[in-house]
This record gives sequence, structure tokens and C-alpha cells, in this order.
Amino acid sequence: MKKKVLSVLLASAMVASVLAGCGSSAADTAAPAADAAAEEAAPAEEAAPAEEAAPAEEAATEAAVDTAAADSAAPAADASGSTYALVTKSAGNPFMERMASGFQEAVEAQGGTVVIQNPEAATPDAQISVIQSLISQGVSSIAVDGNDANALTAVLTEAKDAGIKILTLDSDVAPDTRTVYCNQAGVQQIGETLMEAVYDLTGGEGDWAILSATSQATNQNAWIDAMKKLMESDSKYAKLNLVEVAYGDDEPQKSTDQTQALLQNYPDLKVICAPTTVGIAAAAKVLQDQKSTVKLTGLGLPSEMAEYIGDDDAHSCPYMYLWNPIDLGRLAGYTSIALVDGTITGAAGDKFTAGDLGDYTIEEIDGSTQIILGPPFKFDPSNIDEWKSVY
Ligand code: RAM
Repeated sequence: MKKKVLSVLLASAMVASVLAGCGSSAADTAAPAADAAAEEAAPAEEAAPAEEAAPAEEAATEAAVDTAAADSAAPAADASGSTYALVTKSAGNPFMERMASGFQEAVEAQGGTVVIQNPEAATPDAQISVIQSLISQGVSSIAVDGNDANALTAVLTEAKDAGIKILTLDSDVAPDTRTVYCNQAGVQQIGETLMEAVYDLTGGEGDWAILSATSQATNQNAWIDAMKKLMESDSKYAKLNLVEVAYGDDEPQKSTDQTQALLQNYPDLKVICAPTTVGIAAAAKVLQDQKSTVKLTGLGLPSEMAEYIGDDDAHSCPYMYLWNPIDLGRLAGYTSIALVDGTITGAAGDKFTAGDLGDYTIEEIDGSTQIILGPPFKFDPSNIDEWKSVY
């Protein structure tokens, strides 16, 4: 019970921090969140309503369908009669499960019906077949976590032609195949934050490697590109040597194997940066079990990484970052409803209220549109115990 109350307080704190960053195009240019994050993570004084703030521990099912309106809060909008689909990257990824729980909670609270599809593997082909079945079902909207930038173009065009509203979250697709992208944080900001962590943990020089998800993942590729561009453009990083970008495909075993290969192939390796929750958890275990001196940072779930976070030699990860995956799912749920009921079209300047996440304005970026959830959040020894029960 105590844990649940803490979870509620912490989720409330996260909502507050998200509100601080929402709708702001400055997110892309802001300095890395490294120093401010610990302060933001302090538990909020006032608790949010338990139903809204409690993290969903249960995994989303393969095809969770629920027509019942939420029993607690009065719906702010009536989304009943419409069916809102979410297609995640793949089944068995705890980040996706938390994201799906937020999506489901937000849509059901407004009286909508939810369909969640978790493809068997993190491939575009697996997503194409579930999207085809959603077109046949005649859903009102599809929120896609893209496994490839371009491979989904044909099936999403077919869905759009059938009158289905298309949006993306977490990992984007080709911009002209969707209305708007629910982005967790600015690409540039994530790149800067991770690059700064690599600089810090290497001492500013030496070999480091990236352990990514799949080689086609739009989100990881964008973050890695941002990091590479920073290394090229800022002489501060001139003494850093990126030896390899390895791909663990967001599969625990493959991520473990890739980590072991990096350790074998690069004896002078100082740091691994894993911008994937699956990859970082696998790498953390390998490094800690082997008592390796190689340090780890990246993007991880506090619940999975708590035992690896610490400042001493016994822990593999001094600190890492993430955002609230439950809130990212909720944001996509509210965005889906606003697209279906016509509040927004996905155009720059469109405004809507995403429940208690607050008010959002769709922003233009590189000729396309997105909604930013908020800045990346730092997890370190000072706050990991508080956050590990939240997500
Ligand atoms: C993994 C997925 C997801 C990414 C997180 C950080 O769970 O690849 O797309 O956003 O890591």
C-alpha cells in the first residue's frame, strides 16, 4: 500500500515535470537535462487521483478490448462508438507494455474502445500484418510505434484511404503517412544528453560503443545520428572514439551476446551507451556479472535498472535517462481521440487538452509536425529507489 501511495506521488511529480515541458519547441534546443533532473524527481507534495496516477503493473494483452467507460472520473470527452488501436514495436518489451497501459487508460477514461496489437518481432513485416487486420476491423485510428521509417508506407496509406486516422508515437514513420508524431523528447536534446553522459563517463577521451535496438528503428537511429553529428561538429568530443554501433534488436539474448562481443573485440572500451531499455538492461547484467570496468549509460526503465545503478565499482551504470512511458501512451491516446473527433488535424498550431497531462500545441519540425512529451529525466543513485516502483 505504501508503495502504491509513493507511486502515486511520484507519478504526480512526473506529470508536473511533463507539464513544464509540454508544447514547447524549445525542448529541441535546450541544454541536456543532466543536472536539473534530480530536483525534478522529488516527490510532489500533493497526490494525484490514484486511478489516474497509479502505474499499470500488468502487461497489455495481445488484443485488449474494453468497451466500458472508466468507472471513476467523468469523461471529459465522449469517445464511445470509436475504436482506437495501438501497434507497438513488439511483444515482450516492458517499455511497450507500460506505454500500452497508458494508452488504454486514457482512451477508456473517455469511453472509447481500445485494441492493442503487439507484433511478435520488432520488424516492419510483423507490423504490416497487424495493421492490415486493423483496417479490416474498421478501427477509427491507429497509433503506430514504427519499426521502420519507410516500409510501412503502403499499408498506412491504405489505412488512411480507408478513413482511419494515423499517428505515431515513440518511433516515427515517413511523415507524409501519418498526421502527427507523439515524440517523447526532442531528438537533439536526447542526443546532447547522451553525448554529455558518454563524455563524462569516459573522462572525455577513449573508446566507446553504442548498443542499439534494431538497425531500422527510426527513434534510435535519429538519436544516434544526433550524437554522431555532435561528435563531428564539437571539438570537445574530438578525443572520443566511437568503435561500433551494435544492434541487439530489442531482444534480451541478442543484446547480451552483442555486449559480450563488444567486450571481447574492444579491450580498451570505456563506455557503452545503450539508447534502448531492452539493450541497457541486458548490458548492465553482463557488465556487472563480469565485474567489468566498462561503464554503461543510456535509456532505461528504473524498475529494471535499479540493481545496476550506483557510483561504485560494484555497479555497472552510474546514471541513465528516460521519460515516462505510461504518459507517452496516454498522450497518444488523447491525441488519437482529438484526431477522431476533429479537435485537431495534426497541423502545426493545433491545440488540444490531453487530460491531466495538460494542454498541448502541435509544433512544426523539419516540415512535419510533432508533439513533445517532455525532457529526458535522469536516474541516479539519489533517486533510483523512488522511481523503481513507478515504471
Ligand atoms: C526500447 C524501445 C523504445 C525506446 C526505448 C527507450 O524499449 O526501443 O522504442 O523508446 O527503448
